[in-house]
Amino acid sequence: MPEPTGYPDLDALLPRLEAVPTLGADGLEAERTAVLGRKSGVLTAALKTLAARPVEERKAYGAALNRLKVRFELALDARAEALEAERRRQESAGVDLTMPGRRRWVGAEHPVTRVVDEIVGIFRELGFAVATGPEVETEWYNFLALNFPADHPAMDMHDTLYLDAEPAAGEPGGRLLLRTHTSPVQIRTMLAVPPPVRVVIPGMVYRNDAMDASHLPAFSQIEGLAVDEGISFVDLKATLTHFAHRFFSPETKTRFRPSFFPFTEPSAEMDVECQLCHGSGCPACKGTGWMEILGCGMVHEVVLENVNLDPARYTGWAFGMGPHRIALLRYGVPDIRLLLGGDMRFLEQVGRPGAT
Ligand code: 2NL
Repeated sequence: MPEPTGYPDLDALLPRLEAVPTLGADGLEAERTAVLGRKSGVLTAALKTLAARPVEERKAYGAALNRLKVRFELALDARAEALEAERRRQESAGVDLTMPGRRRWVGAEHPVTRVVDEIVGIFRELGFAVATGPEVETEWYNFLALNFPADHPAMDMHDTLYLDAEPAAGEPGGRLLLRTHTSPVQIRTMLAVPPPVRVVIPGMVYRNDAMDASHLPAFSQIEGLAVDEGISFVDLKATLTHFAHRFFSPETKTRFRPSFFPFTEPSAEMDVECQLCHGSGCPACKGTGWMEILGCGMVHEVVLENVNLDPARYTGWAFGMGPHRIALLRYGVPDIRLLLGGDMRFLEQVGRPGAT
C-alpha cells in the first residue's frame, strides 16, 4: 500500500492509486477523468473542500492533496506509456522486417515493336515518310496491280484468306481478302501522290499458314518504296547496305543474291553476316554464316504502268522484310511462337525496360 497521506479522505484513494498499473487502455482514461477530471474528478472535488477546512489545516492539506495529484499523474502516465509500448510490440509481432520487398513489375517494349520502331526510325532519318493502309484489300490492290498473273498460286484459297463479303462499290477489282503483304499500301500511295515518292509501310499481313516454329498466320511486314526520275539499283544497294549497318552494326557484312518477285525486275535478296556466329557458321544460319533479312528489287515496269506512271521517265526500287523474323535473327530466338506469348522471362531479356 502506498505511503499514507495523513488524511483519511485522501487515504481512501490510495487503493485506486495502487491499482493504476493494472488498468487497461479504456479503464486508464476513465480513471484519469474520475480522479483528475476538471469537473467531476475526486481530487478536484477535494480541492473544493479546502475553503471549508480550518485555516491552520489548509496549507498542509493542500500540499498533501497536490502530492497525491502528482502521484496519480505519474502513475497514469507511466501506465499509458507501458500500454503503448505493448501495443507497438504486438503490432510488429508477425511482421518479418528482414523479408525482402516485392519487386515492382517494370513494363518492357515487345521485341517486335522495338524492331519495327528502329527500322522505321532509320528510314525516317533518310527522308522516308511512314504510310499505312487497310488490312482488308481487294485482289486488284493485293495481287493484280503488283503484276501477279491471275492464276498465280498465291491467289489460291490455300494461301490467302478471303472474306465472305462484297467490296464497296467503286473499289477496283475482285474478291475481298486479308492483305498478304503491305504492298497494296504502296500501290495506294503511288496512285495518291506524284513522284518523288519515298515511303516505309509497317503493318500486319495474313497468310493461310499453319503455325509452327518459323511460321505465323498473322505477322508483321515493313516495305519501303522510292520512286523518282533517275533512281537506279545503286540507290537500292547503297540505301539497304546503310540500313544494315545502322540496324545491326557498321561492321556487318552484306551480300545481294538474285531472286524473283512478280513486282520487281531485277529482284534480289539481301543477306547479312550471321549475328550469332559472325560468319563462321552455326546452327542458326545452318552453317552458311549468312542470314536472309529482306527481298528487294527495281519496281517492275508493269507495276509503274498500273499506277499510271511512265516507266520511260520514272524508275523505283522497293524492299520488303518481316520484323517478326528479324527479331528472331537479331535476338537469337529459336521459335517464332515465343514472340506471341507473354512470358516475362523471355520478354525481359530483349525488351528495353521502361520504354513504352
Ligand atoms: C519479301 C520481299 C518485297 C517489294 C516487296 C514492292 C512493292 C511495290 C512494287 C514493287 Cl508496290 N515492290 N515490294 C519488293 C521486293 C520485295 O518483299 O521477302 N517479302 C516477303
